Order: sequence, then C-alpha cells, then structure tokens
Amino acid sequence: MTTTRTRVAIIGAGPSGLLLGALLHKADIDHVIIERQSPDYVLGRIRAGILEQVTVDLLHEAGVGQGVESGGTVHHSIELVFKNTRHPIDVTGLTKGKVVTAYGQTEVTRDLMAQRSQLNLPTVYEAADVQLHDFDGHQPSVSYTKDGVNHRLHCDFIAGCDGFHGVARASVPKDAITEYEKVYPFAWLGVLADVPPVSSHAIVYANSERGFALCSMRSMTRSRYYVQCPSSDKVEDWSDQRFWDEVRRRLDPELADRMQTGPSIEKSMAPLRSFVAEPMRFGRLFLAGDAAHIVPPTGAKGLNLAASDVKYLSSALIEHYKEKSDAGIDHYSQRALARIWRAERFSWWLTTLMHQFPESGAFGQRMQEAELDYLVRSQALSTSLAENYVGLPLDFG
Ligand code: FAS
Ligand code: PHB
Repeated sequence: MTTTRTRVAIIGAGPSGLLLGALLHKADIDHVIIERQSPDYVLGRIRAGILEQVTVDLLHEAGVGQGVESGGTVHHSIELVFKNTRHPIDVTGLTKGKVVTAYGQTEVTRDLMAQRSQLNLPTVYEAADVQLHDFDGHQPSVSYTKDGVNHRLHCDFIAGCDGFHGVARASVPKDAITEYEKVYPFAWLGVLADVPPVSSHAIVYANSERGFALCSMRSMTRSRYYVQCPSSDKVEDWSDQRFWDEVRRRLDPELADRMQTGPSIEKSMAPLRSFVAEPMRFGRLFLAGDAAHIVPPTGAKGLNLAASDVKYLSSALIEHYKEKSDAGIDHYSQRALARIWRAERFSWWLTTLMHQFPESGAFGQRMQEAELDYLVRSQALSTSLAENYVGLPLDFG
C-alpha cells in the first residue's frame, strides 16, 4: 500500500473533474484526479454539444478557451418545428445580446486533458475499487488499486465528480441524502455523422405526432441528430436508413429536403431522467456535476450545470485556502442547488412540451401544439424560453 497526500482529491475525469482540476491548478492548489476509465474511453463518450456563455467564460478562465474560440460556432437563435412548420426564436434579441456556442463535450474534454498532460498534473486513469474514507471526519482519504497495487490518497477535501453511477454519492449514508427523480417513458437515439449540419446557425427542436427530433452540430462538417424512441429500443434496432427516414418524417418539408445524410460514426441511446440529490456537501465531500444531478438533455443543460457547480466549488475551495474563510464552502450546496433546480424546471418543461407521451394521447398533442403556437407569438413566453436557454446568470438570486 502506497500512501500520498494532496489538498483536494477529485474523483472522475469527465468535464466536472477536469475543469475543477484546471481551476485549482490555476490557484496553485494541489489536487489529484482519480478516474476509473482510460482517457480514450472518456473521450469516446459522445454527449453534450451546446455551451452557455458561463461555460465558455469558465473554459477561458481555466486557460483552455482557445479550442472553443477557434472551433465553436456561435448561435443567436434556435428553431422550433411543430405542425410541419418551422419557427425561429431570436434568442440573442430576446436576451439583449446573449448567445450559446455549439462545441462538443468531447472537444471540451480533449482540450482539458491536453492541458493537464502538458502541465503534467497528477491524474490516475484506470483506477479500480475507488473508495472514500472518513469524509465526515477530519482525515478524509481515497483508496484505489492501480496495476494491482493498493494506494491511499490522504486529503483535506474530496470532490465527487464521478457522474450519476459514481461511488461518491453512493458512499453517503442513505439517511443523510434526499433524492428526487423522474424517469421519462422514452429515450433518445443519437447519431454522429460527418455531414454538414442542416442548419449551421440554429439548433432545431421538432415536435411531431411521431415524436421528438433534434438537429444539432459539432462543426460545419459534422452533425449530431437525435430522435425520441421507446426506452425498450436497442441501438441495433435502428439502421442508419431507418434513423434518417425517421428524422425527415419529424421535420418540416423544406428542412427534410435540405438534410444531408451519411454513415453514422457513432450511434447511442440515452435514457431520459430528471434527478437531484440534496444536499451536495457531506462534511469534507462535495458532489458536482452528474454525481449530484441529471437533466433530460432537451434543454442542453447537463454539461452547463456541471460547469456552474465547478465554478461555485472551485471559488469556495480557493477562498478556504487563500482567504482562510469557509463561507463559500458552507454556502456551496445551497448556492449550486438554486441554479440546479431552475435548470431542472426548464429541462422538464421543454421535454414535456416537445416529446410524445403515450398516456396523453391526441388531446396531449393538441395541448403541446397550442402552447407552441402561443409561445412563438408571445414575447413573454419566448423571452422565458430564450433566457433559460442561454443560461440564467450565476448570481440570479
Ligand atoms: P461524467 O459522467 O461525464 O464524468 C464522470 C466521470 O467519473 C467519468 O469519466 C467516469 O468514468 C468517472 N467515474 C465514475 N465512477 C467512478 C469511480 N468509482 N471512480 C473513479 N471514476 C469514476 N448533456 C447535455 O447538455 N446535452 C446532451 O446532449 C447530453 N447527452 C448526454 C448523453 C448521455 C448518454 C449521458 C450519460 C449524458 C448526457 N448529457 C448531455 C449530460 C452530460 O453531458 C453530463 O452533464 C456531463 O457528462 C457531466 O459531466 P460530469 O459531471 O463530469 O460527469
Ligand atoms: C447536442 O448537440 O448534443 C445537443 C444540442 C442541444 C440539445 C441537446 C443536445 O438540447
């Protein structure tokens, strides 16, 4: 058994863990990231694609903003399709100048991993049997096995950035945590293809009687599409041809005609759920990102919520070490949860508005169409959509 010490032990090398590590390094705060998968495995997970300005600013603050600056595509609007008609929502106009940026989570992760490697920052990949110890006491530590050797990392704090299925939240006593969850009766099937996006200036969200579809992008030559499908479906049930035909059926005729298709380079299914664990702090353990909350991807909030958690947590840890104050640490959970619940509401609302719910039938479809019809004509409701889509301010109150 080898024993080492650091200030902050970060569990997970996804966007949350990597971003937290970058910000702690910038503040000269020792930390170690412990990740159970390999770097290639982490990079191989195709997930989010839309960044709020808060997230873009944080990437610059962390010193990795050059990637999104050169490779990101700024969007000023989104498009809603319903009753076979497409309606633009002027997101920038409705929010007095705010934008979102299309830049994949894979690229964000790659940029953070590259910086970490150049700086030679301590990162343990393929760590097995990761366990947390004494995080509700004064001498927390993390144990793990690497290449058959047992290790124990003593630390001041543990950041659980290990996602929904991680060990951090699972290590908290059941009577110390409250979990809120809603599982949706459908999933998303996503395809990545090296074809130009059908709309390079706006993400397209389609409500149709056949179900939801989304047209997104990763670059001017790489597109990301999703269709709502039954949770019981398997990826192998969907040939490329079946997928492209179904996307076309859910779009308006002009967009369907314009859409370029090609062989999928990645195809995966994602279940949809809303989930929040409260609180997000247990003694010297803090949860951040998907370890603490999940949103249905409809509102493009998952990655962005992880970023705002990390902003709050990194600020609190820096304040602890540099200003000898625990105000930020003591306030972290409450502050993060205020923003999380607002994003949970928005993601639930947009998912409920855009997807087919078998139990609500034809009347439910008409209610969705009536609300969409009202939304595209109402300055108030479209402003509400727009200000949530670009992300509410970190200090929204
Ligand atoms: P992650 O889950 O990304 O990272 C956690 C890391 O911890 C992983 O690398 C994991 O290997 C590691 N880990 C787990 N257990 C461990 C252990 N015991 N020991 C050590 N390490 C451990 N968001 C959007 O905004 N738009 C989308 O379209 C979208 N699509 C998604 C599709 C899927 C299938 C999933 C699962 C999520 C999607 N999300 C989407 C949300 C997603 O982007 C997350 O919000 C984002 O990955 C959160 O990042 P992390 O908190 O770092 O968690
Ligand atoms: C994506 O590009 O993966 C994406 C975009 C917008 C969403 C969800 C996912 O709302």
